[in-house]
Amino acid sequence: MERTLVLIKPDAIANKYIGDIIKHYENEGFKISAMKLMQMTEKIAAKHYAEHIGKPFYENLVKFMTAEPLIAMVLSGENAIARVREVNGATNPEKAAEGTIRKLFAESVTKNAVHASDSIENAKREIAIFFSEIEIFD
Ligand code: IDP
Ligand code: MG
Repeated sequence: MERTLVLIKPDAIANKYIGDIIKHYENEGFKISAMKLMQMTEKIAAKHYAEHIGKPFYENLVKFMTAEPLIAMVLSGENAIARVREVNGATNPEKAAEGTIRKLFAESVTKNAVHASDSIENAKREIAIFFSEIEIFD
């Protein structure tokens, strides 16, 4: 059993894909252990995207992620970290495999519909940014 942090990004919220995206995760057998609608602040963005600070796309990414609400979720399941990233598809939606969430619902490399943690350490770190333990129901 693993937990991973998923964000349904502001583009997908604005495009009304919340239901479709959640359905994809449910169809793949993941459990929604936590979920909330919220707006990312620059401070939260700097914590969450710490590894990307200083990269050429960072400022645009933060502008996009903080401009409108997003949904934060904890998904649980066997190998959830790797499997959710497979369901999400490649970062660049043009390179994402058919049937993946990014192929179906993303607008661009930045506005790519969803986020998912990429390792056990990052999943733990990212979940703690968005949720306290009493808000998570495995
Ligand atoms: P990931 O979300 O697939 O793990 P990361 O490399 O961790 O991809 O990048 C974090 C986010 O930053 C991406 O999901 C995307 O929104 C944005 N991003 C990454 N690379 C680029 C780029 O080359 N141009 C514009 N935005 C990018
Ligand atoms: Mg990443």
